[in-house]
Amino acid sequence: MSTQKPIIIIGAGFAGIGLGLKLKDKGRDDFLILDAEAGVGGTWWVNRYPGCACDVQSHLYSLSFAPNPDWTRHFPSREEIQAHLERVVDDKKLTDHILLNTRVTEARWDDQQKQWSLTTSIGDQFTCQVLIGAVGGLAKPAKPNIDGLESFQGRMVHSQAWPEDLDLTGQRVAVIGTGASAIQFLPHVARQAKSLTVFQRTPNWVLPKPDRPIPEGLRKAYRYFPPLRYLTRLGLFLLLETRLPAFTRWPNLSFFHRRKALRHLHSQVHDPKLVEQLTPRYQMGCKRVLMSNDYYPIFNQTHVNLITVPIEAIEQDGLRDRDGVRYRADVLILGTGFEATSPIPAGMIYGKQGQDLAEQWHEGPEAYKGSTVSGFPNFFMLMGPNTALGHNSVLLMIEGQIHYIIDALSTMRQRGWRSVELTEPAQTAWSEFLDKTLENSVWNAGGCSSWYLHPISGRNTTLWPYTTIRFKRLTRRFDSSAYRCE
Ligand code: N01
Repeated sequence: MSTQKPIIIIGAGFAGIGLGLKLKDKGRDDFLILDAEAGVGGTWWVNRYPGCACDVQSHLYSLSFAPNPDWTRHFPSREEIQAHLERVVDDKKLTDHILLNTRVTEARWDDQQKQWSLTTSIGDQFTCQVLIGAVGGLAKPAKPNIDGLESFQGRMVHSQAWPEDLDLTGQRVAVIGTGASAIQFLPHVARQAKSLTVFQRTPNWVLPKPDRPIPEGLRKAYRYFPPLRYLTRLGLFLLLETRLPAFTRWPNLSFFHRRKALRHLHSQVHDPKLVEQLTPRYQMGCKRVLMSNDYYPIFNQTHVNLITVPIEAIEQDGLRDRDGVRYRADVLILGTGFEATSPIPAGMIYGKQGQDLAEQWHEGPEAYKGSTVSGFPNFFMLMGPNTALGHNSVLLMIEGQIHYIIDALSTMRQRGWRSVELTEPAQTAWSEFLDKTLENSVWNAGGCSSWYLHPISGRNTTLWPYTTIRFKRLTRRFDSSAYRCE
């Protein structure tokens, strides 16, 4: 099969759906969204571990142009986000534009034809003038580099690919990792497993999660009196935005949150040795600040064992630590996160000179305004490099990028340009502008290692270090002066 469409978007998560909605708003029907999965939702479709939820408040974790007055909790569960996205797609009649079960394996720019040629895993071909990558930054699961990983004979599961039939009742379970995903699924695992051994490399800062149901009366008020919803959203936005200086300039501003997190730990864990092991030793914010009310208490249970000695090897029937102690396990769960610093697989996107984008990004991905890359004409990204946030809802960044892309497409149409390509000086200046602030931020200099930093260059290639308002300003117009336009 060979299909031609002016615009193709890869990915039907929040970003791809959001762009689709905006294109329709602008009266454009000439686009297609391709997604590898059997349903829309992106990360919220794929991650199905028990307890999966969002740690950003519901009314801020929705697109401003596709709000949901009916959130049932202050922090939405995976299921509720998924249902919301499916509803949005149905209500706004986006379904006809989405092709599911369609994994793009390769995209090549043809400079003669000024178009992208795409191939899918089943050999279908697509061509488009403009290609948009909305594949998400946390899509590729990271497996730990530990000796013997493949020799494990029990069941091994990564949090991102949680099997529906995974019954842990009566099982000896080992978990590697104590990050944002793990602290959500661990309480559920502790409830089912006969024994649970948690391997923690670095303790995280964990705050109480102020989550509770939103009463029906308030939901009705949000539905029938939208200004109340806008005000709630605005309040949440401002509250989170004020956290930025503690991450970028004055780490001492997080003093109250640090004290709150330590009080939370001391009030929930009884054994002083465990408290000591669970106390973070780096600056708050260096890794993502977590929220949970039911994570710490699992360690008070006698069948849960916290191991802080590094793992030496994985064996057929369990794990061995550096002290030579063996831990038998029937199930091994990897809560080891994602390869966020290499979001595009090698051999997937080829630019003007036939160069591989992943290869070009060998020492760290960079993209102007998180969207465009020199050498890759008519290629835009949503949630590209340095557009994740440590302090606010990432959907605000997605909206800024959507705006930028929509303006780029209109400008191209108005001026009759067949292609736009970012200039190298614009790209270099952009990276310098980011590095300047990132270098001294708590993410880079806060005394921890994290997925924010590239393993080879050490550069922070994931986070946006300024206010989201500034990003919105920078993405208000397509600045064609930064591009070679043909
Ligand atoms: O992954 P992580 P995640 N030996 O990278 C450990 C988003 N998210 O899936 O800290 C031993 O945070 C590693 O240890 P260390 C959110 O943006 C959002 O939990 O590197 N341990 C760490 O404990 C988040 O930041 C929500 O020392 C090893 C863990 O594995 C991002 O996803 C919910 C190891 C990995 O933690 C990633 O979170 C969930 C090894 N060899 C996720 N290798 C929301 O609520 C790794 N580890 C929106």
